[in-house]
This record gives sequence, structure tokens and C-alpha cells, in this order.
Amino acid sequence: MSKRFFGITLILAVAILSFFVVGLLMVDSFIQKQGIEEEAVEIATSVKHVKHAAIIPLPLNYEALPGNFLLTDRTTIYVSARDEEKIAELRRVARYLADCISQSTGYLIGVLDAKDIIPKGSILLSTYDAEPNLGIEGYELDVNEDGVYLLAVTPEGVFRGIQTIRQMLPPEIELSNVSEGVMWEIPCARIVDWPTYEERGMMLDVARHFFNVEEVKRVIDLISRYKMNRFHLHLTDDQGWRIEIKSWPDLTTIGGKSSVRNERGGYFTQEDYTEIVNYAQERYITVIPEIDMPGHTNAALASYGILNPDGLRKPPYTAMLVGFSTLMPREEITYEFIDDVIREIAALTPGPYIHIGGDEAHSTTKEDYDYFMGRVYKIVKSYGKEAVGWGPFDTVPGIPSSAVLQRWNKDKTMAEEKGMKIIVSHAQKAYIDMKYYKDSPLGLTWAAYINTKTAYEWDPTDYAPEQNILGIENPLWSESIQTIEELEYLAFPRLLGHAEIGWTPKHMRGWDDYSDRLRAHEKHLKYQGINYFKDPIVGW
Ligand code: TNX
Repeated sequence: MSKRFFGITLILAVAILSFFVVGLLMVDSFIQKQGIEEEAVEIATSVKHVKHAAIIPLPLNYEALPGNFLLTDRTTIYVSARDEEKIAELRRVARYLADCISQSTGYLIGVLDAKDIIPKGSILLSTYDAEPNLGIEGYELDVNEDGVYLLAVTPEGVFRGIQTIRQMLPPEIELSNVSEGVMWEIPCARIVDWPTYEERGMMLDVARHFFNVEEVKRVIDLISRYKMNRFHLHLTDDQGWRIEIKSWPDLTTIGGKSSVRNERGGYFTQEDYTEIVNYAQERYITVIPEIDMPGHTNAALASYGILNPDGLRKPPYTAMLVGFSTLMPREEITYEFIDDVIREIAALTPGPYIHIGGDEAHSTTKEDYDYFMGRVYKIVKSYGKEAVGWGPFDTVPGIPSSAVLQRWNKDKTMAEEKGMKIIVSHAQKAYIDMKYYKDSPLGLTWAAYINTKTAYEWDPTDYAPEQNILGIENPLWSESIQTIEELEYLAFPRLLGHAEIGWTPKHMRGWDDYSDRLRAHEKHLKYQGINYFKDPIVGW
């Protein structure tokens, strides 16, 4: 073989080899590229693009605009207000939003005071120059591609607006751990929103079965998500006394032990109660404590013999039927006792109300009932609070127009005549301790079966004249529930409908639209870890 031939062969061989190598590399890179593309397709399909927001309660004005705001790890929350006090409060509210965002996005969101112009991609929370007609809880929310601007008259209004923002984000925002691969978009929109009724609340009965501080905090947190602003704690009943009264310690050492079927007793120390009140206050929720009297008092009568006609303690009561017990309306010791209880509770309660019960006092004559409620009313006033009571407390001559009636049935009433304010809690619609359907595993049935649609399709004006209505409240009595999961099963999703009835004007509400939004909101419920009832009527 000549040298030359060998040279050519070598060149050819190298050329062929290189051709193969390059070819192989190309194929490989093609495969790799395809892999990347496949991956990209995968990411793209897992990326959540929010097209429209399903907000509950429905905002008063919602104008959808093209585009999205994208939340990133560079997003900062700015606050601005006229005075230092409001700025400090807004910083706290901003921190709350930042924490909500951080836990699911993994972004460390900073909070800064706004100076002049804020950078693109930021969120601004401001009480600067808001329209006064937004009221205490109203807000204006502008979302565009450059930023999110939330404006309100008060930090409370900003807090309510933040709940709207959270619902506009992808549902993964609700998760308590970091979620990868989500585009944290908020659809561009302009919202101007405020509530129809001043009070929108929930009542939790901790007397029939006890719920502890952590569980109660969770409930408060959940109701705040739907812009509720009142939390009524039913603290005492025949089956249990749940609030420490330092001057009458046996109320909790004895009365705190029992519960329905003795399944779950317990009580709040005054420190516990204060922790609950503060937690609620941070969410702009007013706690309304209830001491139910003169009936529903067996737990007190079981704690102190001195409150009974024969001087002997009653046995604890663990069954469910009520209406048999009564404090002694004509004995001064009763009022000394009540004075102590109301004084201690009033001192722990920053809100303006104390609920004094007054329902189902079947063992008290009407004359005694009137005398009793009139005196208790004066005690409440003497500690600077206003009284709320269940019907028929409004029929008592000594109850003036400034007191508030909580109306739960259609019994004869004097509230309208007196010009009293009314909280509407009609048992056949608003009692979320009722079963959804005949075969529901939890709940009572005496008032009605209330499915999600029935719970939604009513209006406060069906039960009281518009000018008297202060708001609405959902009582959750706890005879049939003992755990937070059971509590959530009865409360959700019905509570969302009530939140909307209290917030959104009647003419804007309709089941078809609401159930569409509820379906779209389902993942938000799921990712909040709520044990909601998958009511078939919603179309789930
Ligand atoms: C009625 S309505 C009650 C409560 C019960 C509830 C059960 C009213 C003010 N009182 O004592 O727990 O029904 O649904």
C-alpha cells in the first residue's frame, strides 16, 4: 500500500468517523432537545393559568381586564398611610399577606414603607386617599400587569381585600408547604367592593362539646377567609361551663367537666380566652361571648349549691333535651353571681357586646323571665357593654331599643316595634348544625334538612325588615359533633353561602352563578385542608 493511498484512506476513515460522531452527537442532541421539549410541555400543562376568578362572597363590582399580574420572588409588599399608627397596623396586615404567600410559593416576601414611586411587580397596600364611601370594610383592588394596588379607608378594609387577592391566586396558594411549577398569576381586574350588612358572623357552641384554643383559632381563621367579622362563642349551657370565672372557680372545676354524653368536656382559662380574642382581633373579627340564662344553666347549678333553692348542687347533665333548668330569678345571690361573671367577662372582652341568652327558659314564668332579663340587662350596661339576646328577650319590657335581638324563629316579637336591631339566624336556613339530608351522618333535624342550596337561597329580609337588620349569623350547635373534622363537615360549604348572603346584595345573588363559583373554588377548600361535605347538589 502506497503511503499516499494510506493517507487518503486515513483521511476518508477520519471523515467517515467524524461524520458518524457528529451525526451521533446531533441525534443525541436532538433526543436531548426533544426531552427538554417534552419536559417543557409537561411543565406548561402543569402551569396554572388563571383565566377568571371565582370569588366568594361575590364582590359588588368586578371588571375583568386582559392579562395577569405575576407574583415572583422579587415581589415586595409596600404599605402607605397618613399616620404612623396606621402605617404600623398596615405593616402587620402586610406581614400577614406576606406569610400567606411565602408558605406556598417559597418566596421570601419583604414588607417596606412606600416612598414616592414603587417598583414594577410590587403589591401596594394603602389607606391613603381612599374614597370614604368604601366604609370601614370596603376596598378597591386594581390588578394590572405592573402591580397590585389595594386601597381602603381602614386596615380592616385592606384585610378584607387581601382575602379577595388570595382567592384570585391559584388554589395552591392555600397549601402550607412549597408548591413547585405553579405560575403565581392574578388575573387583571378592577374591583370595588363593600359589605351589605354590618355584621356577618358564626356562632360556635363549645358547651355541648368542647373545642380547644387551637381548634377555635382554626375556625376563626377559616371564617375570616370569607370576610366574616363576628365570632359568637356559646360558652355555657346545661351540659358544660367553659370559661374560667376567678371569683367562682367551681364553674370550671366542676361545670367544665361534663358534656353531651360526657364525650368531650374542658374549659378556657381566662388566658386562653384572651388568646382567642386577640387572634380574632388580628383578623378584624369581634368576639361575642355568651352566658346563656336563666335557662340552659344546669352546669352552673351543678357547680354551686348556693344557686339552687334547696342549697344542693344539681347532678351534672349530659343528655340533649333542654328547657328544664333555671337560675332563681327572685334571689339576690343569683344577681351577685351574674354580676361577678359579667364583670370578669366584660373586662376580658374588647368588643361592645355580651350575649345573655334568654332562649328556651321553659321553667321560668313569663313574669320572672321579664324581671330576670331586665336586671341582667342593667348589669351588662353597668360594665359598659350592650346586650344581645335570643328571642323572646326582645319581649321583655326592660329591654330597650339599643339591645340587639338574635332572631332564630318566627315567635311573636317586639323588636320591630321597639326599633331594635336584629341579627337574623333563622333556624330553618342558618342553623348549620342541621343535617344536609336525611342520611347525613352528623347533625340534628328538628328545624329542617338544609342542603347547600337551601342554605344559600334566602335573604335576611325574609325574616326582618331591612331597616332593623344588623346582620346575619350561622349558629353551629355542637350536640352531634366532637372533632374539628366533624365541625368542618357541618360548616362547609354552607358557611360560604351565608358569608355571601351577608356581604353581597340580594339582586346580585343566584344559585347558578354561586354554585359555578363554589365548584371553581373547591380546590381552595381542599388545599386549606377543610373537611367539607361534597354536597351532590353543588355538582361536585
Ligand atoms: C336550639 S335556638 C337551641 C339550642 C340547641 C339547638 C340545636 C336556640 C337559641 N337554642 O339550645 O343547641 O336548638 O339545634
